[in-house]
Amino acid sequence: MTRPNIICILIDDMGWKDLGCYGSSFYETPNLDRLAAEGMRFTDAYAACPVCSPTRASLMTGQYPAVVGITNFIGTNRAHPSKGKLIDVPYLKQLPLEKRTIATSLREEGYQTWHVGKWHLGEEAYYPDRHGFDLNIGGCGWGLPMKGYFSPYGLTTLEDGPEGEYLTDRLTDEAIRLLQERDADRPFFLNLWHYAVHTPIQAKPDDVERFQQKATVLGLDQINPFEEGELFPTEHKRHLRVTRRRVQSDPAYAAMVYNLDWNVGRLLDALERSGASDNTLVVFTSDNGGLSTSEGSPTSNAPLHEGKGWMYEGGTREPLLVRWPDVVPAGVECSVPITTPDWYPTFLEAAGIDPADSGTRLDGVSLLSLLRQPDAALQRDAIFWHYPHYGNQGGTPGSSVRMGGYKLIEFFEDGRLELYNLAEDLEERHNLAAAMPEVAARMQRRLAQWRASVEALIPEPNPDWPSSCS
Ligand SMILES: [Ca+2]
Repeated sequence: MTRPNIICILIDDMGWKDLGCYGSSFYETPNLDRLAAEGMRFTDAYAACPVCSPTRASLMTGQYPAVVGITNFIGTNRAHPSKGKLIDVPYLKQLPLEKRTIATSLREEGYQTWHVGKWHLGEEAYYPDRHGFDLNIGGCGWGLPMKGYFSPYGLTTLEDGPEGEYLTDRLTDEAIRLLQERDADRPFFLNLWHYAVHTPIQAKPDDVERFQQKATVLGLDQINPFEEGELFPTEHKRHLRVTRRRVQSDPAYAAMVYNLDWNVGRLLDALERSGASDNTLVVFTSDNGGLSTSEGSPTSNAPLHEGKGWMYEGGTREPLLVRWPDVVPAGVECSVPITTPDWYPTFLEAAGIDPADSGTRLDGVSLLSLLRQPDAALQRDAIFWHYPHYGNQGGTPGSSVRMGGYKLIEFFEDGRLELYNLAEDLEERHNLAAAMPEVAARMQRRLAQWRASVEALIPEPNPDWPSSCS
């Protein structure tokens, strides 16, 4: 078979429940719902981290964030608390040049490699064109569009469009142009990492109007969607109030999702017109859970618990749609847990390369058997997370492991264990750690063994922590 093209669409901060095909009744995503109907929809797909940069580094390298050394988001966000009862561990502020990426591997195999959109893995010396991409359009050190979603964008890696042009439209235009102008004799890898739907929540006025009307019709404008949560003590004299959104009802956020969906539809139509659709592997997913507990809390991940920045399912469970007409059966669902480092070996195997010949350490497994048959078994017993940081959304440092239907979280502040049976308790309401001590102990040992094997850094106690805050 001819080697497939690969399109990896990564959305920023999109939650598990943000698509119609994942159960949203307020947001509208007809094109993504169609993508799901034409391919495979995963129920238990995960991001490797509850925040941006680590998941992105993991996708590029095929390694867990703790292995790469990027365990928190990169940037100078002053809101980021680095101390609480514990002191955050140090982490890299760029993807090291010696790290081999999937783009490098595919380019060596003759692929055209294009990065379009958000990068967030370091400043200029670490941009996508230093990591195996032929082209970088719009990728830089920014974790969000600092000057907003409407042109002028002020991005050094993207020429400004006409005033008022919308960034998600523009990045899609660029991607479509690349499809049209490509060398049709060689396969391509399009890494389309949208800035949407990260803050600032800004959408096109007509789309906002559409969802304002819908909110009115549904009575959503009459309810208070927020729930004031606990105060999280972080640094000395500094506290964060958690404000949770309980229901999806923000018209501007809905409009951003709607526009994103429209743009994915435009890209897929262009792919269809190019004649390459049947032999193109399209992956659509997100880098962390929906933003639901801070910064305006634009979305809700309910029934999942919490969101971006947290160790709970709302922080890491993601929408994942995969279409590849020549290989993937249409309209099927897969409930096997998968995680970000799986993509490197998956893309390699899809391109006809044995992942064992990758020339780099790979922490994930190829999903190709699953893509052919959604109930195939993967050869692994556990997947892991390690987030030794305070999120700026209220989450506290911890690590976790999923084995079968069970998930164990170990929180570093107090050593607390939380064990959930996700098959029966998706909302993570019933902590079974005390009721099932043997399962908890076995999973904790497995987690500790993995942390030791990757030399994961554990936060130390903060000697300056005022006892009055604890
Ligand atoms: Ca993100």
